[in-house]
Amino acid sequence: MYKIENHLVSDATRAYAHLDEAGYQAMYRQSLEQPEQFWAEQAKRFLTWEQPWSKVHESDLSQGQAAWFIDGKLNVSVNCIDRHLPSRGEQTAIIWEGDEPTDDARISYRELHEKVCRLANVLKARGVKKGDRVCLYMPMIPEAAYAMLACARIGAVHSVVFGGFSPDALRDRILDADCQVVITADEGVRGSKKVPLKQNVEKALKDCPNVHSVVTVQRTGADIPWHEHRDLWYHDAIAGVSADCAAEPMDSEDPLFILYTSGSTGKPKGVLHTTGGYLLGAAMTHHYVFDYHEGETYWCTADIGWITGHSYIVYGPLCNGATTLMFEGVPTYPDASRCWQVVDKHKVNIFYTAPTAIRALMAKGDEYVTSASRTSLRLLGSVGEPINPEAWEWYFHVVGDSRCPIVDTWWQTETGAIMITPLPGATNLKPGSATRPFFGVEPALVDPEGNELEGPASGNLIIKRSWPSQIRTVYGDHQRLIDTYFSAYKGVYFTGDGARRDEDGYYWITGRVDDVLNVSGHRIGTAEVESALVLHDAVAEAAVVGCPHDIKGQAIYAFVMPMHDIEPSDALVAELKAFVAEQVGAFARPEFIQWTPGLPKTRSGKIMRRILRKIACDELDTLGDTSTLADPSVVDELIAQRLNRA
Ligand code: 6R9
Repeated sequence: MYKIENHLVSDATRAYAHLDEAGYQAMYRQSLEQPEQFWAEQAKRFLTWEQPWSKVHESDLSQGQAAWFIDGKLNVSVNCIDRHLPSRGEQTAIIWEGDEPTDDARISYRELHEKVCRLANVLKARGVKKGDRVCLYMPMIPEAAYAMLACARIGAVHSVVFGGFSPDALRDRILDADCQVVITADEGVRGSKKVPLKQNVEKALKDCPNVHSVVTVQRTGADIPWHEHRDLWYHDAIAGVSADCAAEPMDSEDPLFILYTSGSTGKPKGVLHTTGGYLLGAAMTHHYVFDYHEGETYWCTADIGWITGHSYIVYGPLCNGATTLMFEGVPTYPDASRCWQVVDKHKVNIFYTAPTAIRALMAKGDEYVTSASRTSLRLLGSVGEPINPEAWEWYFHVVGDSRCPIVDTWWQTETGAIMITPLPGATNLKPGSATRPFFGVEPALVDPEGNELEGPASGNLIIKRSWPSQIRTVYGDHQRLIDTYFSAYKGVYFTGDGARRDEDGYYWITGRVDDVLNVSGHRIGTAEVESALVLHDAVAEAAVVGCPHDIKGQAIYAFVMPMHDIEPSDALVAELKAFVAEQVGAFARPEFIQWTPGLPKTRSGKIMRRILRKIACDELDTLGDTSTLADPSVVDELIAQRLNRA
């Protein structure tokens, strides 16, 4: 076992931080004991309201219902832009670092205002109204942030689809939310490779008759398909409209965005977030968790296609008037020192990334890090999956020169904002632990029957009360929200994660307890990959599980039963991998495909994933009971042919 050493809050960090331990304790206690007063104070402090709320909060978790700052009115784009103009109009809002190290830009709050208003006017001219859904399929360029904020300005609901998704996945998401407008770019650029975004949109739209407008940003100048009446160039369109656009006053509970995420069933869920509570959650956590101070430069490496990009590149930082860095490229281009070159170039103070990136860079060697000075760095963050202590220590000692605290932040698309996390000036750190709950968050551990566990324990992680930035519904299917999150245990939110709580009350997230994989921090439902595999003519049946992977955290292991007249071959394995990448996206490409004449099933016909997981992980000594299988002999065959041996 790797020996885990605790790291105490340093005097320098404590002296600088917004909160020390006593401050955390006092605020946490108030947040649970006097929630109305606590949240009213925070909502006034962090947000600017056009009309005050009549009631702070109302919820019935058994019905998946929650409302915050009821009757309050505000606009997210006003909070993220307009209100900063008098004091910091000329301050940089967004630093853009392009794929090539020579390519960068700085956008001031004043320019951001102009760009967002112009794009908002373009959308309005195309008939987009409050409540309409707009799909964003964009690379990491400033226009992606303009597009999100332009939607927020006029009350349209954005649905950002990660640029790595395939045309089919894009189509499904456009249809599910009935988006009628798409904003995209001709191509994206990552690690010098081009991503054919507009072409993908073109393919997706073959089956989306309701899309009447596509706005395209010119990023590379590539030749792209074009439809005169439907398509418009971003640069042409914004030139022809006013640079002012009045913001739509939004109800605190009006939808802000939909973001699709994977669950344990095949169809992705459209997680819906609303206005007031979400923005408060994003802004407040950005302030306290990253201990953001006026004038600092903050960099979150996520893609805006994921919730981390929404809350911690765009909404949280901009709401706080911060300078947020947006990076188009990848950490290994031109070489593995890129992140630290960027840190030095832009004097980044706060750096937030995922364990998979940390492990990948760790594998390249320390020289790539130590060749840069990194003296501007003050705080490091981690998100997306459990961070193994080895990677944590490397991040701390090598990247942070043993000087920068690490905030390991646990949260989900559904939670909208960070939920369990250290606060730098308050929390002594234990590598691998997300430590303690943020304000207003009441976590607990339960056994499978729903009995709450006391003291040090391991169990399923639940949240016992509503919090402002929680998911409001699954778009178009509220019953699915109730079934997925609020039914396993009555009256509480079930996270889908398992966790351990130690003797200090610290939480250690152990990972998903449902059929959701976490590959390089990307959430992938096993059912999504299975549905893709069985679409292929050669496949009769498929079962997908996760297995440990040094860099990715988890990798995809698929057991595939071919059609009776198909001869399995290496060529077919390669074809199936490519097929999944094409159906879902490259990040869902299986690492291993094992042929099998049959899958282990119970007598009632359920695939025994527990057994497949053990085989894929090469954990044969803990295979467990196979006697309930319809045909136990299939297990021996699977073991003999397994691909992932130690
Ligand atoms: C923000 C985000 C959510 C799932 C979540 C959990 C895993 C996220 C983590 C973590 C351990 C952390 N997860 N942060 N596990 N420690 N600090 O990643 O959202 O894409 O919805 O994924 O990611 O399993 O349930 P999302």
